[in-house]
Amino acid sequence: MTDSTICNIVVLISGSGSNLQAIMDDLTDLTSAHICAVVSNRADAYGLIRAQQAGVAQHVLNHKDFADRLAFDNALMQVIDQYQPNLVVLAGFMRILTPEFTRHYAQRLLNIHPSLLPKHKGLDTHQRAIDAGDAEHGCSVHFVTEELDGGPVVIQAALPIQPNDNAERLAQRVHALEHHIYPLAVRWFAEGRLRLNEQGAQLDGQPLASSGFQFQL
Ligand code: NHR
Ligand code: GAR
Repeated sequence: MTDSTICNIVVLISGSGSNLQAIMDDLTDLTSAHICAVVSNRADAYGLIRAQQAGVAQHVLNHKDFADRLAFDNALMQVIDQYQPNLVVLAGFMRILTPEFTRHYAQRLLNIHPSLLPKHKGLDTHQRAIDAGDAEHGCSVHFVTEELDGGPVVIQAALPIQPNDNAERLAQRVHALEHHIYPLAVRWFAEGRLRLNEQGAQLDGQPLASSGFQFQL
């Protein structure tokens, strides 16, 4: 993004939308970014109400209404492209995307994943971190590629796992960290500071380490 352009953003959700809320709250004072729309694959996602309350357009596309993943993703791309987004943000979006989709938004698609990538890709990450006996756990923002949870990491935040932790308590503490790092990553992208190119993810023209920027509270 150059100084004179506004970064148009579309956010995809499936659930509560607390990351969406954190991003909307953080970007209110940023003139270089605009959240155009929120799209959910579930009609009952609470994040749709958050969008409505913030005056952001909402769309629901139920994946069950489509014959296969590609038909769903094609419809999703049509909805998203109405807004000509510079950035598409997955915020608790729970459907695996086809290579057609990830290629279409290459270099402008971010996700937040609740683990210290490359550890614990996929689902049920908090329980898996406990079961593995990990000393720490956390969350990562990454550029999305066709490799599930495998794209270049932008930023990570870690916390210690307590001896008496359960998945629910751990998830709550990780969530609080997510609400710090996701708005920061989106802000960096909107300000033109964060990019993905052939060399990988770059912040302020410098390559990021493979585990991304390490955020400290
Ligand atoms: N798509 C691609 N191609 N690459 C990524 O890195 C993606 C992606 C789609 C979503 C988010 C991801 C996460 O952060 C994400 C990253 C859903 C599943 C999943 O198994 C896995 C990872 C992620 C999101 N979804 C099931 C499915 O069949 C449905 C599960 C459900 O509905 O509860 O799509 O963890
Ligand atoms: C977040 O913890 C996010 O990391 C996770 O879902 C939660 C969504 O919360 N994402 C995934 O598990 C993706 N598979 P939110 O709707 O309140 O932002």
